[in-house]
Amino acid sequence: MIYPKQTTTRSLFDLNGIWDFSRELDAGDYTQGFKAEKQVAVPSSYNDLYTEEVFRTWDKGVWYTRSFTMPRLLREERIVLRFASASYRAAVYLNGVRLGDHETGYTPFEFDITDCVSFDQENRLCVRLDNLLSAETIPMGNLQNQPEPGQFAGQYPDTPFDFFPYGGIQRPVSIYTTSKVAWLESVVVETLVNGADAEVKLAGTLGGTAAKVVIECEETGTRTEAEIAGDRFSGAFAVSDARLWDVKQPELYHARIQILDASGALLDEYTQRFGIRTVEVTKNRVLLNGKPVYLQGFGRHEDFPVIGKGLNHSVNIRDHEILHWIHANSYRTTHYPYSEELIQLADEQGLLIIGETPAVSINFDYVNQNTLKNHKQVLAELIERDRNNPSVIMWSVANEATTDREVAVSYFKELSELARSMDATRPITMVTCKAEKDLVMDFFDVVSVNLYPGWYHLPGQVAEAKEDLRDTLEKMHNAFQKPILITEFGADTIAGLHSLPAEQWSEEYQTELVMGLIEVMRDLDYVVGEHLWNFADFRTAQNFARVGGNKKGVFTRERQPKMLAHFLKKMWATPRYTS
Ligand code: BDP
Repeated sequence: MIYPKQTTTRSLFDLNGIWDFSRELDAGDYTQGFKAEKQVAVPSSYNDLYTEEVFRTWDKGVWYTRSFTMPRLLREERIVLRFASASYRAAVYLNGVRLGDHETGYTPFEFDITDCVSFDQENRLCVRLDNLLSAETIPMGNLQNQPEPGQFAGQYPDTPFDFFPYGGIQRPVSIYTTSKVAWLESVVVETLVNGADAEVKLAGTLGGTAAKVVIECEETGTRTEAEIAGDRFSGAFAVSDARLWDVKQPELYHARIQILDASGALLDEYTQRFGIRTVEVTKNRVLLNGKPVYLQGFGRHEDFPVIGKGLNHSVNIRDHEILHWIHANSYRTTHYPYSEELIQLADEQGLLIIGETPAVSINFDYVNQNTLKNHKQVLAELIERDRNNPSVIMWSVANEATTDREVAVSYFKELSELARSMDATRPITMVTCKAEKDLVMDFFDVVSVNLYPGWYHLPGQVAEAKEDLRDTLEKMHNAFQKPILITEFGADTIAGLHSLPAEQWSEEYQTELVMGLIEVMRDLDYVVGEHLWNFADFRTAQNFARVGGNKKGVFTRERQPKMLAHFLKKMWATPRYTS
């Protein structure tokens, strides 16, 4: 699948805006339209739009519907309906015909609707979603319903993670057209740097029947004819004096792919953007284009008042502005793939991304074969979606699984092998909370770890927390002998709460603790980065420990700085490594 774009041969229009919405309140037929309970915005989470509690936490069936008209001038085209995401489980109906399903909430899916779309009358689109998490979904949820209850997360809604389980059509819905004769289905760009030059390889799949595929690099003017074998094509070209993509100068190239018929007529044209850069991991460094880069930044959430996890370009722009203001160079898409548009912004603005699957808090008390199957599917969909984005420098296969259990070993072996078989150009990681007791780190290039000394243990004790951190990191390094990235650490902080001497929840405490812990990290040569938890305060499930959400943000949920932000900005202005 490729990102939908209007080109010289493709039309694109979006179906975003106001749709009709209803909970699935009875066993009636909703597939051809229904009486709306509410109106709903697309894209947006539905949970925080209304004033009634029942909508906020509703995770059972909901229905979205709208109509649209197709312009007759597109009658001869192939028509595709695309959802950038829908949470969690979607079944899509057009004019009463079931088009298909998709599971997991953060990756795109599409349907060829050429045969069931009407050009003579209005089309009715109905989408059923539910947000029912279980032991088999990624992420897991509702685990107390399982035969053996184990640990109950103790929060409402019942998720084993703390962020609010928002649902709905949270990213754009669009229709695009292609020629019926032949079209581009997918493309993978891989670049190889040789000294000052680079080799660029494109490979992908075609739909229909193409006679010829031509690849033109817009920057160099190189035109290459690709080889076609069945539905696959591949081609390569050289770029001399390649301008490498990096944080300061995020140079981008464009490969125009043209699909022609036997007479040479243009059937499909699509431009794929890419960057030329390398990422490697050594014993104690992450190298970008051969030079060490220390990762300074955050774990984050797609989360904002009212819209929840809905795509909002203004919030995306603001977030990146703040990241640049504070001199962050990177973030992890905790705990799921973020919108395609945000990753594109990172490509353009030179931010380094660790792309994470939605596999947060996998608990091996409950895992079964379907959990692994779904986990593999989301990992593959993430890699497929973001592999041409130069900002993505690493894949994170999961966050905080119970990886101190023997059963985790074969599970993560399979996942790491899948990631490596799909993409040999990026390092992979797994974010542990089990410190030196983790059993799966052999499969990964970078050891990522979440540690909360001074918060969940040793509360209020900064000096002891620093010693504890040093001790844990030394043990981990002895155990794994790999570079370590601290992917989470921090303290809940109420903006405006002050305390001298510092104590938990105050701005002084967050500042003292975080700056103190960073001092320890920077004293250890094998630590390759510091990602604070969290960029901004965010909404959580209800739980006595969460007062109006998770307050570990360095910024408030409205994106205003807490005191710590100014200290980080000063420190991050000068990179840890000079070479
Ligand atoms: C970590 C989780 C993160 C939580 C954080 C916290 O990875 O999702 O929000 O703890 O409790 O364990 O603040």
